[in-house]
Amino acid sequence: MKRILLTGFDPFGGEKINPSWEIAKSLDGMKIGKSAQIISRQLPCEFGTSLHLLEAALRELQPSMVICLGQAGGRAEMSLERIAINLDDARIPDNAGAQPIDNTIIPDAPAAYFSTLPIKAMMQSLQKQGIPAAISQTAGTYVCNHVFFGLMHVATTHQCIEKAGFVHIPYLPSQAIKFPQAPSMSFDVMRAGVVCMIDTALNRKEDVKLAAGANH
Ligand code: PCA
Repeated sequence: MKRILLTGFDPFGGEKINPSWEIAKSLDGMKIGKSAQIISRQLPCEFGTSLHLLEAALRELQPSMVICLGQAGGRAEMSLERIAINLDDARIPDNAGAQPIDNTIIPDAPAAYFSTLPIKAMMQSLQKQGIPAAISQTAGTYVCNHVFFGLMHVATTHQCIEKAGFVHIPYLPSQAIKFPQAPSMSFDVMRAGVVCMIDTALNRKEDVKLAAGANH
C-alpha cells in the first residue's frame, strides 16, 4: 500500500483553529483507490521544530507522496504552491516566540525548489468540481514556506518520495466572520478538494500545459 503523508498545522496568530489540520485529521487513514492510503500528521507552527517533525515522519513512513497543507487567511482559492524559497522572514513570531528575519533556511541549498506535484492538473480537477483553485507563485516567507522548502530539500535525497508539494487553503467561515471582507471556504468543500487533488496527483504522470501564470 502506497503511503501519502498529509500534514496540517497548529492554530497560529491568535486563531483557535487551523483548517489545514482539521482537514488533514479528518482524512487520516482514508484509502484512495485500491493501492494508496492517507496518513496525517500535525505540525507545530514553529520554525525548526516543524521541519524536524516532518523529517522524522518521512523517515518513519517512507511515503511515496507528501502534501503539506497550511492556512492562508485572505486567499479565496485552494492555492497550489509552485515554488519554495530558501528564506525565513517572519512577519509575526511563531508559536514558540521565534521571529527569524532574512535567514537562510538551509545553508548551501539552492535558492528555491519547485513543487513536484502536477499542480496545474490538480487545479484543473478542482475547478471541474466547481472548487475555486489557483496556482500561487509564492508560499510566503513564514512557517509554511519553511516547511515546504525543507520538504523539497529532503525529497531530493529520499528515493521513495515521487511527488511532494504544498497547498495553502482559505479560512473556514467561522474564522472569517471576524474580518468582514475575508473570503472563506466550507470545511466540506475544502475536504472534498483535498481528496480530489490527491486523486489527481496519484493518477497523473505528467502535468498539463495550461496557462495559469501571473503578471504580479
Ligand atoms: N499558515 C502559516 C503557517 C502555518 C499555517 O497554517 C503560513 O502560511 O506560513
